[in-house]
Amino acid sequence: MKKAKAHFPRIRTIAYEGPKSANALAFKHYNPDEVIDGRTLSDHLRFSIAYWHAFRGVGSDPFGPGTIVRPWEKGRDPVSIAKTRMDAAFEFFAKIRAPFWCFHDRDIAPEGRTLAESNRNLDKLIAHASDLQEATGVKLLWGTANLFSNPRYMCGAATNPDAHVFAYAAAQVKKALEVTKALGGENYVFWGGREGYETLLNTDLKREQDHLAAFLHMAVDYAKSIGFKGQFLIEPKPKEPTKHQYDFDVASGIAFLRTYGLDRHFKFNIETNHATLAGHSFQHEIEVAAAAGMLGSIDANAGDELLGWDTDQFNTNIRELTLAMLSILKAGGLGAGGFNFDAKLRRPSIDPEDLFFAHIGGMDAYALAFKLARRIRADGKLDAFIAARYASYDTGYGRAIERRRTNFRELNRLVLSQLGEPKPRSGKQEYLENLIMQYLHG
Ligand code: XUL
Ligand code: CO
Repeated sequence: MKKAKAHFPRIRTIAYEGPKSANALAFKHYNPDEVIDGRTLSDHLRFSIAYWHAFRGVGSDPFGPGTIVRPWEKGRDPVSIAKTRMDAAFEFFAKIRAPFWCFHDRDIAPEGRTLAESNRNLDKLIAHASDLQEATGVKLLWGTANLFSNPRYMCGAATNPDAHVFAYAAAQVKKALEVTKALGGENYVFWGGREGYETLLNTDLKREQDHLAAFLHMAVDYAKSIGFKGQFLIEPKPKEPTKHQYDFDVASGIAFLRTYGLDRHFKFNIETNHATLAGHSFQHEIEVAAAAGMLGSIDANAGDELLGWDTDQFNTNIRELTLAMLSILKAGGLGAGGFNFDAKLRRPSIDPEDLFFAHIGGMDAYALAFKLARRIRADGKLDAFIAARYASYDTGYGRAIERRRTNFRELNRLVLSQLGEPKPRSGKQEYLENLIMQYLHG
């Protein structure tokens, strides 16, 4: 491939300079080449860049248009603009040292007047992406289809009251699965988009949920028929854009998947800001997925504590991330998943270098949290505290409860004849919070 023109000419590949570095364009905690337990930090964390925010985000909001004007967004032919944009994107992925990227079909190629034309456009950009992946070594963490922007999807895609829209969405996902496979995608994500409702006055909730399940079964079957081996992921979100989204949170997702016999085929892609919108902590959603053996991947971002919508900010809250990492490590890691920065620049952050600052901060925060969580686990104090708290279930009648080898009659007899009144024991929350503070700031 010919040497392409640099789109970020003033920025070199970001180097690791350590925690004391004053260089804003250097990593302080993320050394991709550092080997921990026989794997590089890059392999442990599997960072990914979200194409839609990093390369399609323009800073628009409901009160005004975009503020971000990129120098590479020039020309008349939308396909060749898309190719140049993709050149800039892969230059960024390489310079920020991200091993992965993620996209929606419509992020990377312009939508045509017909589905056939959209597919042709997509094919051209997939060929280009394939060359760029080969040239840079950057891989595809996951692909997905945008089933929410085009007005045809205003009342949902798989849950649309019109079967015609369902069919169109099926055709679109068929193609998205094919191109994700062609690029070696390790996962495929279903975020609910507009799968939900605005008002029950016009909605048959049961039928819509049945239709969503039918759609996901068809996707599973099609993936199998083309030999796509990637992991399927559901990304829960409780609201926005619809007032009520069907994939509300991980717990309701598990119930949905089990109800429709889909649980074997799916894991969860957990997004921090979606967790908090559902009234949960990020760590809670990770624990619920891990408890069901369904922790898949992370959309790494943060909301604003004072705002009730999806602000998709870069997360530098070390405490929140360390607690999340503790749960992820306890679950044995993310496997084929990774940490995808589903996060965008604030509207006034208009310089190309802001993209670097944002991702450097995000990567450093996760790398630091990873190291802190490993230290906490190695120390073992927290684990030991929790183990001791449940120790009464390790032997005797406690063990019989866990193994379901006792019953109400036996336990009743035991309490009346021997055990009597339980002795209260402190939960020691403040002691544990201080312990965490010591790891974070000690
Ligand atoms: C929307 C969101 C999406 C998904 C992919 O809130 O998170 O970008 O991650 O469709
Ligand atoms: Co997301």
